[in-house]
Amino acid sequence: MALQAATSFLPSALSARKEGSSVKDSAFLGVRLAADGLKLETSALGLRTKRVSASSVAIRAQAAAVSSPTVTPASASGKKTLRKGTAIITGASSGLGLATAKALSETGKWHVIMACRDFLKASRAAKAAGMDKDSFTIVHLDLASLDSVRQFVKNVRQLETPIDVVVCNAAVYQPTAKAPSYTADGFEMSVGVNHLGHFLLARELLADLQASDYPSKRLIIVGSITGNTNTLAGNVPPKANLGDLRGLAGGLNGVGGSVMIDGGEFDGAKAYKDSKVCNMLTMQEFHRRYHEETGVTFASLYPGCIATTGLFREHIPLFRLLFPPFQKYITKGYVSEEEAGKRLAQVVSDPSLTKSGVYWSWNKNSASFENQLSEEASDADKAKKLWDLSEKLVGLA
Ligand code: NDP
Ligand code: PMR
Repeated sequence: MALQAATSFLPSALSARKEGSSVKDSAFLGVRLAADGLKLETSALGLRTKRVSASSVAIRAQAAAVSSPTVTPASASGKKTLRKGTAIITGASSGLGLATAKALSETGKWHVIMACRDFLKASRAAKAAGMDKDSFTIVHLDLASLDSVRQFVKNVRQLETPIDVVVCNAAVYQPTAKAPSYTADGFEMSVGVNHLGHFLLARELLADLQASDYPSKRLIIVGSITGNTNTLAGNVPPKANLGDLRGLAGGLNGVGGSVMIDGGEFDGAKAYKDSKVCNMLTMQEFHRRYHEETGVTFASLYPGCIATTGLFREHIPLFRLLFPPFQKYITKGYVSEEEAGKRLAQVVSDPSLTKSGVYWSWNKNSASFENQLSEEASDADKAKKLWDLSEKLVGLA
């Protein structure tokens, strides 16, 4: 179906608002679409109140034995063949994580540990994606609980398979929440899941990556353009801004402090973008501290705008309807889940993407390139401060 989008709303929408201006009216306004004669006109997309509580999914970890061989058998030509790699992917039950798991499993060279909070959903998703049942193992992980993260690490170690790649991919986005929700440990949900849960996970699994004999071990933390204020997308309000991290220093729990990293008023969309800045800063801090010592490649990426994923599940229906055609026909930033999965799979396994400390992006021809991060997302002092504060919050210091 051909869709044509009128762009009359763009000039005002494109101009970034002043810092500190209200967000709740931001929106992706007045898109006029003509779809095979059907005309849809929208005015401002109002934001709905919706409160989400911490996930209480209680599904026990599945710790089935993994069949990935750890030996390096000789091929007929006498050349050594690489053993099957094992990659952990968080949030592999949908969207980018699932597409990446599928892309890797289809190569026959990877076993994927799908680290998911909802076992049944993950299992059905893998089946629906046509993944060979021997190419993956589902292990329960709820990033909204530090206990669950620690338990996950124990469960994965019991599989007794080397861990060669870890992909921190899972995320929540709560643009319509009027009030914050909290993780089991009392952190604001978006930063708690997207950053703090992954921070603990990555710190714990670094030793496992180091112990692996795989030739190219990688820790990947998914970032985004919307956390980078050196881009147009990153200038759509509310803009990411960690400030002096006073809210994080206060515990991010709203008790005597703020639930926002910069100490400001709660804003779900900003909390998500802040969490993506944390993801990109964390990757670089890992690189500075551990790349030389461990040989692990640390990388982040913006896979493109995958406008159809579950990430937007809490946005208003009109946004979900208009966002994909807007990205497809106007910004041209759209990528399918399949294409985005192939991109992340490259960062996992492509021999040409071994450089550490890089934030990868792809151009119009789908060729990868090293992208520039915004000033804040590449601020080494902020990365160190973020690291130190995060360590305290997750109980590592
Ligand atoms: P999805 O919502 O499809 O996937 C997010 C995944 O995270 C789901 O599998 C979800 O599990 C999981 N998840 C959420 N909360 C938790 C939790 N507490 N514990 C464990 N897993 C959890 O979104 P996307 O695929 O779009 O997002 C994947 C990554 O891509 C994110 O890091 C996002 O920031 C990034 N990204 C996305 C872009 C896009 O345009 N969509 C653009 C740039 C970056 P469940 O299935 O149970 O809900
Ligand atoms: Mg954005 C080149 C322009 C571009 C790109 C690549 C994106 C990606 N966006 C762009 C532009 C614009 N967006 C413009 C001009 C507007 C104002 C009309 C706009 C609006 C907008 C909204 C309301 N865009 C959004 C939202 C969201 O709620 C999404 C978001 O911020 O999620 C955090 C989003 C996104 N735009 C993107 C991408 C990749 C997203 C979502 C995912 C993410 O960063 O993780």
